Amino acid sequence: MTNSRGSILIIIGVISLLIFSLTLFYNQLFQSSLFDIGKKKAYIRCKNEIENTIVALKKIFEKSRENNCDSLHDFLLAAPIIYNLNDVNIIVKIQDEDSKININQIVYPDGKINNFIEKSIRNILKFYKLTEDWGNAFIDWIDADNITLPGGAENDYYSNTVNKLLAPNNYFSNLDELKLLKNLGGYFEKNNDLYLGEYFTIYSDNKYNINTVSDTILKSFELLDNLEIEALMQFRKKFQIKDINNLPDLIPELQRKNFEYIDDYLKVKSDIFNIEIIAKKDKYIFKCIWLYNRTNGQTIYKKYLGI
Ligand SMILES: [Ca+2]
Repeated sequence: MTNSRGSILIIIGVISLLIFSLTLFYNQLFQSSLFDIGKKKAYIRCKNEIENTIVALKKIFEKSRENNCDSLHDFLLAAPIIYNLNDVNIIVKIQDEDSKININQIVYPDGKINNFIEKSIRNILKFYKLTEDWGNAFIDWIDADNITLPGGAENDYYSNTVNKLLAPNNYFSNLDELKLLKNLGGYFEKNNDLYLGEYFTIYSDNKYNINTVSDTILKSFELLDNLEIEALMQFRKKFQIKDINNLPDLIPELQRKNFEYIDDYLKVKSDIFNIEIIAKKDKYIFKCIWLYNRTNGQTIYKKYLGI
């Protein structure tokens, strides 16, 4: 009698535990699907408004194609644009890729080193107080050989990293790959605020828009002195530069001799823009990165993040 009562109690106990676990499981399932539904709804709304923003921006870009020049004043580049579209908060940040150094151009297609780009990259690293030789890691990443340059890295390094990569011996396919570079990658991990996207790109043509290029990048070329660069920056605050050739006449500090070294690298209009659109709905945030070539009206790249 006592035995069978004990068995019944055990069975009841097991059933209760089973019911309790099932309830917990269903609750969690229900909650997570609710979360998914909320997130999905927000994503649909945000994606909609991001796409509307892209349509509007394309019209602005198209209109500006006829401008004589692109400057920080007239062209959305100076500060983020913030607005609200049907309860979705939108932030648009636009960067001019033609104000940045194309890291892929450090190695010419025939394998030779582009000394101009190499020097500029080394100088940018120096501005961050990083070791200049880390610039060689850019070269080793791209060049076809597996000979390690000082400060660089090839297969023997990359195959022993957590990701067990091979040295790509090819061009960078995005800027995030900089985080995998020897030395520089470790520095990225320790310094969240290191943002080399301000200086580097993989899209520009080694001609820099004189209206938008930063003084830091001009300094990295080592072709103009600080006085000349400062005078250029001051001039640019007041006037849009529509013609490069007459600049030494307009800016007395600019030495014509020095300027003749740099003018081949300059232009007044930009081709490629990097647009970041952030959409916030309730507690959800989505981001779209859109690379746009205004000159031919083509989207180079579009990616949604936060999904
Ligand atoms: Ca290599």
